[in-house]
Amino acid sequence: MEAIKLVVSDLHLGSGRFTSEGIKNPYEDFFFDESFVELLEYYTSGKYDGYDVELIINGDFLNLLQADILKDGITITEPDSLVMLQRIMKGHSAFFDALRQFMYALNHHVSIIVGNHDQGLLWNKVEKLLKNAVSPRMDIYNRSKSFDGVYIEHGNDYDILNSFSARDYAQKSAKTNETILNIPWGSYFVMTFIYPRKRVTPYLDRIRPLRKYIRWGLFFDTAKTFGTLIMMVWFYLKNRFHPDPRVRKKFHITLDRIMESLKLSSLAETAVSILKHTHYRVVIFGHTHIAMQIDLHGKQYINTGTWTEIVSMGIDNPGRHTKLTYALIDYSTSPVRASLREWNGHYRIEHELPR
Ligand SMILES: [Mn+2]
Repeated sequence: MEAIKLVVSDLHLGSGRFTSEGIKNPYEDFFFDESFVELLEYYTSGKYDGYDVELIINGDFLNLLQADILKDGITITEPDSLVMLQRIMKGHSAFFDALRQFMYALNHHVSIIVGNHDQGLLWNKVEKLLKNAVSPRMDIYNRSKSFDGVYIEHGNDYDILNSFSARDYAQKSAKTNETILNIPWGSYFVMTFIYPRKRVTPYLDRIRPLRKYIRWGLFFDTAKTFGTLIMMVWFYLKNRFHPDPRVRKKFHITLDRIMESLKLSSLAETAVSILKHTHYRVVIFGHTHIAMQIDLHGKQYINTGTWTEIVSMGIDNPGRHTKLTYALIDYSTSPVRASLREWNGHYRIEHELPR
């Protein structure tokens, strides 16, 4: 049987390019529905007609941290997550139509691994709603998936700011006694600090590496960057000494560990150590939004990057870029081989740029 698997990550589908009032949505990060539909078409026709094709979406598929619909901007209940998913499906109907069509064929499969931006998929009703929309055959994995010497995980679990336990994904709210998502520090930060600022600076959470941006900003945009840093320290202190002991506990982390977590190389180091100490021949992560591959004596680490824009501060590659990267796992060789690829799609004369 001829087979391939495609792995993508960090698509960050939001509630659509425009709000219901026709205003540009500053919180949308995904603009490549058409290209994605073409990717599925390509790998299910021509040479690939009749192949077993599995699409694995490795975390942060959906942006289920839409603070703009929340009463207090921070507590997410199951009905909140349902509303967020409904908005996403409405805002990206071509995408979901294509997924559903792809799943009509029994030799096609979709697997989803939960990431830190779509922790809400762990709610029962949210999982059901997504499966109803795509296919009841679709699988949702709460942390990782492995097969044929390949290990796939989003990667947020190795990052102290974004790790959460799939077992304790929800908790009782101290204030209202409702069951709410038990989100990690990073999600808290995204919703209360980054989200309100995206109205003015939509690319704020697309900047990589953040450490370089802080240094760059202090030099070239001193007052604004200094102000933002003071606000960040204030945000940390406010939560570190919060009246709710659970919030306090979440913020019981040292500056050292925060800086360590912002380092992009640490996830690659984790991958290399998995390759060295286990039987896995291929490790695939996402999360960092930086596509990369490392060859280690015939074993491979691939990071599938993101389909959202990156504002790169790297001295070797500065500027704003979007690369539609994915991993292709090829079963025509034994053992299976994985490669990092970039999807160009059909040639387009023009397209609208993200803000
Ligand atoms: Mn992500």
